Amino acid sequence: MKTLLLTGFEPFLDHDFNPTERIVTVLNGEKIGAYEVVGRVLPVDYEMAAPELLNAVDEVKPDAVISLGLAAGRNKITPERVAINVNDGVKDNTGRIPVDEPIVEGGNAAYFSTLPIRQMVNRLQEVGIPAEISNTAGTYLCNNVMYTLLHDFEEKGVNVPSGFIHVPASFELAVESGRWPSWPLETIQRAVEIMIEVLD
Ligand code: PCA
Repeated sequence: MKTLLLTGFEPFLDHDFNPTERIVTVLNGEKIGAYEVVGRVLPVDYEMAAPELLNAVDEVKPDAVISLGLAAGRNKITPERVAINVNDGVKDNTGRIPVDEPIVEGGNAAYFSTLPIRQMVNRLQEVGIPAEISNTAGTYLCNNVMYTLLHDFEEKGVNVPSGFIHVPASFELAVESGRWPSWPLETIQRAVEIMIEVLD
């Protein structure tokens, strides 16, 4: 059986709950499709998130990596097409606000996801779950970890599918703030399982 590293993020900004944290915790150890899932939660911290992801990859030696993040305001499951070499965001959980910084000094401008994002979106739509490819992962932590891992794999010549998927807010967040379109957590989790089933 192959191993999938599935990462989520801790809560951040004014979101007291992060559906991706819950999903990776629940799916940790589960067997889905061809994969056994190793779930890890990353900190929302520009200094620590990517190193923790790279350490997890060293330790787990996964056959594929899917990173998940919350995109409150989106109303679809959105696999990201591309990560860019920029940190420029609102503050992380340590209070840091980078402006126009490269993630990797001298690194490529961008990397494309190496996950089967088109098949993932098609499969979700077939089962009636709204999904589309997103062409921007932003310039916050989600873009940061996606860029860093794709860069690392490219540098090392590692051929492991990897990329990032944003998910909508779940009911827990909407009950709290009322500001976001929201989905049941179970549906977001089911969507993640279906996307794992799409992997070879
Ligand atoms: N979403 C943020 C960071 C953590 C998360 O879950 C993002 O979209 O960058």
